[in-house]
Amino acid sequence: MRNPRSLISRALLLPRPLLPPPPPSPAAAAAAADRRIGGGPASSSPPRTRRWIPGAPAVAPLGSRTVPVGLAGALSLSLTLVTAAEAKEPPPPELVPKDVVLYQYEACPFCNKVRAFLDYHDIPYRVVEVNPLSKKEIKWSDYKKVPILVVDGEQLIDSSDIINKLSKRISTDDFVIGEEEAKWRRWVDEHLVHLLSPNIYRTTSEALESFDYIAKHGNFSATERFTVKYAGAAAMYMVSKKLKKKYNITDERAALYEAAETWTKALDGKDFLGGSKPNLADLAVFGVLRPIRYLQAGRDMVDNTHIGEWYQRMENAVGEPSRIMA
Ligand SMILES: N[C@@H](CCC(=O)N[C@@H](CS)C(=O)NCC(=O)O)C(=O)O
Repeated sequence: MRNPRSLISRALLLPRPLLPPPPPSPAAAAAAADRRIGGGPASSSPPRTRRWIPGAPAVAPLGSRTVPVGLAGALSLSLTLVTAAEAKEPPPPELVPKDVVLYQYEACPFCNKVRAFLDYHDIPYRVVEVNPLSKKEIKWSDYKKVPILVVDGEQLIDSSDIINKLSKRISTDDFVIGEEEAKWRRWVDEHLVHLLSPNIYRTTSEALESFDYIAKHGNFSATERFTVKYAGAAAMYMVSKKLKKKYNITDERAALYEAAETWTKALDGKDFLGGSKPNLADLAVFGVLRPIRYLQAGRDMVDNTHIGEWYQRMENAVGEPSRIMA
């Protein structure tokens, strides 16, 4: 048996929503279907099959609060369709990469950051779930972390760098990152991301909640799965205390709430940091928070801060995953 501690300390695996968020609203599903059958913007992308993934980030429950009836209902439904379909920013068809493969851990915040970018830009991608113990799926690469994104045969590494390179590639103008946008992206990589582990492994029950998800959704053999859940939770509970010290965190929840409020304040009353549309900083914050949103830590964060409305707008904007299901 491998040393569970080394197994677990592999950058640990932050879980995606434990409590499955609501399924896509009929409107969002219809909008997605509309795009699939060619009702949306023309695309030269290869045909793809999509499906709703339980536990995947929710498409905003647009139109799900009331059941529209009659003319008002039809009007409200079509308005909702427009909102849902227009939220994403797909690149012009000729700039969409032909073949994109993401090597990832489902619960890794850096991988979620890349996925948020791909989903928002509606770039189709395949996923290879890497086994964190053997890493046999990335044996071909010298780089031993995830995410790795292979774009038309070219290997890209490091989430922020991947996003920069892809942004440049799909951009119709000169790709320039604003100062403010760059500053907040750094804040995500240098501050926000370090608050995650201390929060999701804060107590033994939270650590178990997190590892239950990791064990179920990671690429593990049946025997690894059981050990990962219990040994992983125990090890990460301890490791998270060390991480607290390392990053000078005294109260992890307070630090998470403070970060959420700092971000909300940075929006300065706008829908997104990018204004009426998310920019790369919005996508980065959303991406790293997505794996914890429906865990206890994420639920507490939304209940105790003002970040919830922005988060909901991001769920709406990022919408359905553009992941290709085999
Ligand atoms: N700076 C990198 C960090 C990537 C990273 O640390 N990924 C973790 C997973 S969340 C990893 O692969 N750790 C090494 C391991 O699992 O052995 C990025 O932004 O992509």
